[in-house]
Amino acid sequence: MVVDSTGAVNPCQSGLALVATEAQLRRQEINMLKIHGTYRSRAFRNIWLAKELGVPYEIVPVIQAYRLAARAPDIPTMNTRSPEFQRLNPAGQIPVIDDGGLILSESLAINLYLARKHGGPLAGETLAEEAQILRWSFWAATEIEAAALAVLIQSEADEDAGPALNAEATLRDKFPVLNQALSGSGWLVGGRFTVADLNVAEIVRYAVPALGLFNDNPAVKAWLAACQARPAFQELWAKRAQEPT
Ligand SMILES: N[C@@H](CCC(=O)N[C@@H](CS)C(=O)NCC(=O)O)C(=O)O
Repeated sequence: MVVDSTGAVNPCQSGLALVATEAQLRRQEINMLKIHGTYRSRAFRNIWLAKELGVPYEIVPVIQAYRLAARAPDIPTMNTRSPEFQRLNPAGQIPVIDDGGLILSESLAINLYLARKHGGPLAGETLAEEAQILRWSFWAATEIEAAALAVLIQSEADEDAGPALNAEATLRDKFPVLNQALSGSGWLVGGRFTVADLNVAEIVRYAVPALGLFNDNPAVKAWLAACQARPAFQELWAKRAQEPT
């Protein structure tokens, strides 16, 4: 019996076909999208998108070097300072993908590439949509991410809220822009969930500890809830919760 590339059993093929099919499967395995990182990192953005796109992927565990101390020392784990990993990304940061030999870092670039490669409703259907997807992804990276991360880090540090308050003030100026954009269809581009929503939602979620921001921007609050209610997110968020902190 022969298992074809879809996993179906074909009892009619010869033994020769079996060899060929196994070789094909091996090639597929070698070329399968590899995402280096962990759920508890920006690699989550890429894992979520791959899941939404229905693209088979493999996670290659690489953890942030600063998290090594929390691990049992006898568990060998590739980390962001491992020479083997730094050959892939000299910047020493996850995520990095290997997509059939294309090595790419920068989580948002990875998502824009994967959406463009695989197409479908998550990607831009026109040049204009593609432009808006780029616009929102860059907006979130340059206008939101640093302040949102500061809110998150401060909330976890459980210390003096000074820097977090400054970060929250920055976001208080920016969130209305997003709120207004979402007030129409509830999505950022093309009236549907796209890679723009995924990229921006993954950045905006860092600011969740500043709940007042969301209460004052109800369209943002409803949109983030809708993004995170998606089955792919839910499934992966549960896996993230199982990963050691
Ligand atoms: N701009 C980069 C930032 C990547 C980044 O900062 N990654 C963190 C984990 S989320 C990291 O690898 N830090 C390395 C370390 O702390 O050792 C991206 O979006 O991919």
